[in-house]
Amino acid sequence: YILRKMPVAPLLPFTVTPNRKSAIPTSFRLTEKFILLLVFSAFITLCIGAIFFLPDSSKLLSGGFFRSSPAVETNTRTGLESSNSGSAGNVERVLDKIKKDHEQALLEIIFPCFFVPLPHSPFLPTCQMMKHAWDGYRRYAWGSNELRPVSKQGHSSNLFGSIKGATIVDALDTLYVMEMFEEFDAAAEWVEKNLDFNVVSVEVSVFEVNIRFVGGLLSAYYLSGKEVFRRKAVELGEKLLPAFKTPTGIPWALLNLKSGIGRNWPWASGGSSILAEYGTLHLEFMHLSRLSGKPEFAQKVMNIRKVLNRLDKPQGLYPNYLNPNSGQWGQHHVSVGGLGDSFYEYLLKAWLMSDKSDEEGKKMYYDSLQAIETNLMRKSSSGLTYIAEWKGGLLEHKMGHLTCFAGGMIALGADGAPGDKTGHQMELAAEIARTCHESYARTALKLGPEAFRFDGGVEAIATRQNEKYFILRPEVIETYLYMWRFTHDPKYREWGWEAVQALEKHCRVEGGYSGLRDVYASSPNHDDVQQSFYLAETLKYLYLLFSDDDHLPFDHWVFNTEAHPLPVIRKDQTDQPNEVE
Ligand code: DMJ
Repeated sequence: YILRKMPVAPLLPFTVTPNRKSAIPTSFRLTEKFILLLVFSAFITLCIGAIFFLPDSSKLLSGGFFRSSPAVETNTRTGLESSNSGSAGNVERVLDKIKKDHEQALLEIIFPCFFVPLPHSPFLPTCQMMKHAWDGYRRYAWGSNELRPVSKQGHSSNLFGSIKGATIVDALDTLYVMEMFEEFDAAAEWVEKNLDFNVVSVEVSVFEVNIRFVGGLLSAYYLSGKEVFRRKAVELGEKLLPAFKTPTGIPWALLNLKSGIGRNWPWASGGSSILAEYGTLHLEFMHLSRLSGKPEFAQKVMNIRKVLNRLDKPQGLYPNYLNPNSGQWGQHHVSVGGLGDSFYEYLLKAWLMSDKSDEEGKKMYYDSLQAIETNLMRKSSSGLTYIAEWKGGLLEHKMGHLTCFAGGMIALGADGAPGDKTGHQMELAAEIARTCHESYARTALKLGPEAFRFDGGVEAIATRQNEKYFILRPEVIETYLYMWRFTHDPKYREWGWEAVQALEKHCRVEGGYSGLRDVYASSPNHDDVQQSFYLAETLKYLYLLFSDDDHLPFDHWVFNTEAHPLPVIRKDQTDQPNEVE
């Protein structure tokens, strides 16, 4: 279907470059044609044979190998609940089992990417986009956090302090999933030799380091089985623990990894911690406990839930600001975009990742979604559903690009919705996907602005200059992927394809991919930054959008908010992973 529907002409660089074309003879003699035909038939026979005789790859992709034997299940649980010293042997046995399962699964893995025999296969371009983004980074910015693809040099934001290599760690699992093993090995070697958390003496963002570095290392470990990733993830997780030393246990936003001293963003209301930051540690920390045998990680994040559940919530909503000293809300600003977004995502995913045993996470998610629907979701006059922001009871009719992830989240949770709401929630998800697609379609460059408004006579359009930029964000494509997986409505692949074309046309530069300063301008003005999440999320979601559903299926893998897949912890592996005190 896609081969028929997707226009391939504008994407010639993915298939046949003009240069390569001119190097091929324009006509062949009959004998040459015959030999070519023979070679081609042999290749096709080989491919068909491989499909029938190679072992079934879906086992790895389906995460089936994470289901452990009863002996190991008991050990996993003991590891979480017993003291550190007592659990060492159990942890070793669990790790040994995970490793053996993994080795078995590795024999069964097939992720076709560069070996796809069809030249116009729609997911081939996404692999080649990854290659271009990675090659630029490797050539011009190796070891830096990010790449400046226009000026061809490294770029670092202060979010990571002096930790280096954000793009390398963020990209590890995408490289693996796309079968770019030479690149993956180079990245793994860099991690082994250079990723060092002990030299760091400046502050980092606890949230950013957790979702990109801890999440990236955990996924790389679960996919590749390389011990170095587990070791580094646990080491970094331990470095983050001092952030929780506050009177309430609600962590600081910023932490000096060397001194262990934390503080909050100076701009945050009344010295508050941020909902989307302290609320987006849960998935990674549950896995850190599982892989280290240390219960502290799980205890810290479960305590955050306790604090939240003791508080009154205005209209059932969670304000974005919470003071870690007093345990009281700061300013009553509620958002499903920036400052709030992934808190809601992690409630749902904590439930799914616990094999649906985390009833508390489930209840918090569906209750909060109900409050969001009642208080924040609105329909524009032409019928576009959007999620507004709430400021002390007043609505700001603005929706952020970040908020567009909510279509995917609502679709993912629809199946478990209480009452009879599955169909209703799928409709909401589809409406949000449509609105976010409109925010792209209504720009000149066909990529979406950072925020768009539904007031002053406009719908799904940015009106302020400082909201017109596009920084290669993934949320809209993320929603297309979830919608595609749950509905198989071809429009989601078509919309994803539109994004591929726009990225190629306007963001691709010689050195990689760049964000844009104004998506309404007639020609691109590059911001000269290739964000690490472009490789971690945007390109991975695009690749999965054009792949079969059994590539990292959602019932076995849960994606952290940076698109790093983490396996579901089966109920029978650990009795109640979320009941750790
Ligand atoms: C990513 O780092 C994560 O998706 C985060 O949750 C929100 N922002 C960026 C991508 O836009």
